[in-house]
Amino acid sequence: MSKGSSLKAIIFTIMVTALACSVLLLCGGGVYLYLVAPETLNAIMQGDGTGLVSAPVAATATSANPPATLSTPAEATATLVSAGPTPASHIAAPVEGAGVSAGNTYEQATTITPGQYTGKLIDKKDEAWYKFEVPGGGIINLTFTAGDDLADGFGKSQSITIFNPDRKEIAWQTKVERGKLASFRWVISDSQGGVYYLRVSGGRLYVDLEPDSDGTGSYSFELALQNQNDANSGGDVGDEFAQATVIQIGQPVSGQIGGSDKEDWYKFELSGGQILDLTFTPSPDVKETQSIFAFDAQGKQPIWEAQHVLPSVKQPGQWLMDIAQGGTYYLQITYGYLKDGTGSYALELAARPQNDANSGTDAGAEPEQSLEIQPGQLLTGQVGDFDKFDCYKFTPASGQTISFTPGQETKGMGIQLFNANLKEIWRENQIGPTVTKTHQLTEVTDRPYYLCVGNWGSYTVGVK
Ligand SMILES: [Ca+2]
Ligand SMILES: [Ca+2]
Ligand SMILES: [Ca+2]
Repeated sequence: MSKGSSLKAIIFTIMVTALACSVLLLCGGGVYLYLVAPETLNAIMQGDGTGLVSAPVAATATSANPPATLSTPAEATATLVSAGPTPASHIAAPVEGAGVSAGNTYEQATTITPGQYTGKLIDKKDEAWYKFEVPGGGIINLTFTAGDDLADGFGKSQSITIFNPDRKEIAWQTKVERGKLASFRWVISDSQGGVYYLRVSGGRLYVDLEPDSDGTGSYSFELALQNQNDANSGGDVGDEFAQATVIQIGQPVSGQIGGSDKEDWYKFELSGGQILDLTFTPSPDVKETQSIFAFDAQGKQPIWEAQHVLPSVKQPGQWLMDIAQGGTYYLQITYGYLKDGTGSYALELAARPQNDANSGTDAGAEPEQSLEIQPGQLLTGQVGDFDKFDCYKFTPASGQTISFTPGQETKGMGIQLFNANLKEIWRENQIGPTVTKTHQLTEVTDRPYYLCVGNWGSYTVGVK
């Protein structure tokens, strides 16, 4: 009761008068009862606020193991804690010993809330089970310490295992030796909230097969719960394409994955003709690697990806979009096969328009969507990524010369000239960087003409 909370405790004393008796604790909703042994003040049985529980005091009294040996007849103190919000971290945590252990099965698991706990395994087959509620989108942080009183030697160690609401083992550490620590961070997806279980047991999980295994002794652990805060949602964002959360270009996003939260999905609107700059950074707290995949609105195959990105590495991505490719795009943050991606990440998106031929946007990819240019000057443009071609139309005149020069960074570009009937009248392929190709127009019989260039890099084009 030292923390000055709103908890109210009523302490009363009962006499235990015979060896073979039982004590019943009647617990209403939100009422927690602890029966505390007089010499040690350790709780030897407890109600969990959910109903009637009982424990045979005789069994307690005959067990030789300290510290909570109950003398007979004995005086015990029961502490009644009423209607508090979460009592566990505010009161003396349940301590096992003297034959009364936290339950040995799922059904007998002791309900706990975040806080610090100590307990004891009384023999090599003893197990201690706890259960606690975790909301969807939560994060379990658990630190377990094997007691200093554990025996030293082969097989003398304890194990800690976390089970999900389906009672499936999700995280564990075996063979935690005397005084050693095991810590866990388990991220839970929005759909996986519920009652989680914790089991403390002997160092090896199959005692019958491994008779040397013995975890007899004390242990302690600290349970803390957090919430995810993906994209400032206060929780976990959608785990699949159809549940993607809307984000805005220009607005930094951070989130968390790991454990059962294997995927975070986002979507954003991108205008056609833009250049998207993306940076994905797994945070320094990431255990191994994280991956990012991008999809268009069809959601079939990734259109872009960066796999196994290491912590603190700023993974860049740049997408040049054709003018016809505006729409909704999807990002999936995940972690790969055999890699633990537990941890947080940051995502930044920025967009700026292309400026083909000073248009403030992209030239279309087909003659029908071409951008009109005026003869007389050299113009610059850019293709690449999802912007495969830029097409221009112009009114030709006999004697004019078309020129095309790929930029320094390119690796073989091409140009095609079509007449008004879309018949090809000139083509150059695999033009090297900074090499200029020209074509002089002779008999011009129809108009307009179309110029299409591709496929990666910057270029200069003109009709003079
Ligand atoms: Ca998440
Ligand atoms: Ca372009
Ligand atoms: Ca284009």
